[in-house]
Amino acid sequence: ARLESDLRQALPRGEFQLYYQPQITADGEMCGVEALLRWQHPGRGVVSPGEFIPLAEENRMILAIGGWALESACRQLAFWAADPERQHLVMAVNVSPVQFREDDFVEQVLAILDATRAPARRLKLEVTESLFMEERDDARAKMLRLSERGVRFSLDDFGTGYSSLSYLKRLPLAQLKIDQSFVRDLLEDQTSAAIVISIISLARSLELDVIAEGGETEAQRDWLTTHGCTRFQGYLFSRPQPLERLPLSLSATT
Ligand code: G
Ligand code: G
Ligand code: MN
Ligand code: NA
Repeated sequence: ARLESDLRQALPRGEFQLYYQPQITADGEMCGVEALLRWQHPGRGVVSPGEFIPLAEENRMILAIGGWALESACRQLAFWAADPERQHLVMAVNVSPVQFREDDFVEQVLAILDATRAPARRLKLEVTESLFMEERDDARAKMLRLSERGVRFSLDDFGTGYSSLSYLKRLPLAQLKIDQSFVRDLLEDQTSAAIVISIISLARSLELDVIAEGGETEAQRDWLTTHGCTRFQGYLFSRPQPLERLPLSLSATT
């Protein structure tokens, strides 16, 4: 209850911040970042989204918080778009099913793109499979409208949900994001390795991009590369960082 009342104050008090975690190509180049919320609580220090997002989804504060995160990320994206060295970078932003289910979700995203002048093609929304359990047609229609405007979608935590392969074909997805639990265990656990191999092969046959999340060691990266994975996001390359601590070639000059 205490955390909840603090959460209500957090946005007006400016306690949220975005961290950014680089996404890396097979050549070791940064191709984008995932924006990740951090709450700088006055008493507790940094509260992780794993703690406050479920609460914010329950009481629907995620609508305001998620809107803030999307707008902040798009403002940064617009800034990069004006810089020849960074205009290729893609900004991935997590979207809660609670946000996505809003009737005017599409209009909200388009309004933020307009207001910030961020390039829609460089925005990638990360959604989870839970979205497609109910209201499949509604979710699909919204995704289609946004993808017509250039926005791309990545399916986050892939492999942990209830995947029906038929919806993968019907949705305008650009990417599958291999859940970090499989990446963490792939060298020790044959089942995880087999799942990762199937996801990579599935992505290839559906002509989707695939990114492995949570790689922490060279050995994992090498294994993934050998098995055809071409995008990485994990502590091996970088932890999520505030903008000013991103690798030099990325840091904003404002
Ligand atoms: O960064 P970290 O590992 O602590 O993130 C934990 C969880 O919080 C992840 O599942 C991530 O998707 C979620 N998360 C982080 N930032 C956002 C955000 O801006 N919006 C939503 N909906 N979820 C987020
Ligand atoms: O669910 P989602 O993919 O949005 O969550 C991303 C979360 O994964 C972030 O909170 C980020 O901090 C975490 N993460 C990213 N890379 C690694 C990693 O290599 N190891 C661990 N343990 N967590 C990671
Ligand atoms: Mn994510
Ligand atoms: Na994930």
